[in-house]
Amino acid sequence: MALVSVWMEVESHTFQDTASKLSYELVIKPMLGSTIDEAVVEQNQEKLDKILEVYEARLAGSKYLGGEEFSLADLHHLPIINFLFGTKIKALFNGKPNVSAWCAAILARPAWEKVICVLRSLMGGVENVVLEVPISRPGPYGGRSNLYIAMGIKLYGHPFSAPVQKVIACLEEKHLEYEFVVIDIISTDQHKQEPFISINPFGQIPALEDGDLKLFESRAITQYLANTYANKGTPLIPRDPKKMAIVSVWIEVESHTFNQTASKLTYELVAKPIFGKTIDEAVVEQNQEKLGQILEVYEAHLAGSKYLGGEEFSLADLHHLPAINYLFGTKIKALFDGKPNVSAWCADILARPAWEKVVERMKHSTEK
Ligand SMILES: N[C@@H](CCC(=O)N[C@@H](CS)C(=O)NCC(=O)O)C(=O)O
Repeated sequence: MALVSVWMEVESHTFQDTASKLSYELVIKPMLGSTIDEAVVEQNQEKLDKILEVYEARLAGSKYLGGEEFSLADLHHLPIINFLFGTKIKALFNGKPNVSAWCAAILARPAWEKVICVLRSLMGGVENVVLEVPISRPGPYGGRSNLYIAMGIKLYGHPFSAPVQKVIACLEEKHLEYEFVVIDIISTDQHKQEPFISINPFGQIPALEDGDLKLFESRAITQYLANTYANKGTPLIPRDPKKMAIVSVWIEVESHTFNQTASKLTYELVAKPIFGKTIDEAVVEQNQEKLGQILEVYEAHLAGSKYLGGEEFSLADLHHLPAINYLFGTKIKALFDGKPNVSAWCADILARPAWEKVVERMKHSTEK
């Protein structure tokens, strides 16, 4: 399940970012009669090619992204692949035999053919399409084994990286022992070379090894730890499927809404001053406004429950900690302070002993 989660995160944070820009330029814009921005196409075509090289290597070892069985990790790619196959971008896929075979296999699935049939009918083709409602299955965050034997956890990262901090916080909440291997992404490029890229072929931190399992993508790692070590430390994912679904909703909100804005503000107001770069005030202003609107939704939601996923602290809350901690050292704190429920929630989660350990680790790394 952990590998399926990894490739779901890759689709969501790496593939989708680039593929959706290409799809907008080459599919949507022509439909709307807008002019294609060739520079955007060229830049993203190059990016997508590099991403697909990693897919090609992955698919040399397994039929599907998550292993030998078709999973949500493959399914999530279908809409955009389908769109891009109608454009010149198809050549990027065709040039890679494993990727090409994988695309052919997933596009030929009867469920996907039904989607195409519905699309055609909406555009005035086939009529009376009957869609069968699928029986719900356990979500990607479900399923646990109490028989798991820990074989030694190694976390590769840097204490200042927000995604790495998510994983440290999770390991601390779970009271798990682990070895922390510092990867200096600022002054070295060890993360772009072997042996690191054997763990994360995208050359980014964090990466984690648990015995012979190799994982990357912070949110996939935290979900793996929460599920595998369900009975150790703080329960971070509820067992009840409905409660679990609410936690999943807010995990996605953090990943796709909160983090998109908060990470830009952190980059401008925290990272740039450290590296002596000039802050782009226009980016700050635009994202400050956006974050204010996002936090209005949080304020209303937190009027009804103590934490984002319900009455218990969960991964949904934990994933917000690094960005909140960084933004609390900037003028953006005022956005949070102006909202009583958000403010009480932040105070509560920032005071957790596991988070204090993350902050300690950051302090120690600057003392050296
Ligand atoms: N979506 C990834 C993002 C990982 C990421 O952006 N890591 C940064 C450090 S914060 C990195 O490794 N940057 C180096 C690079 O991209 O070369 C996750 O959540 O794990």
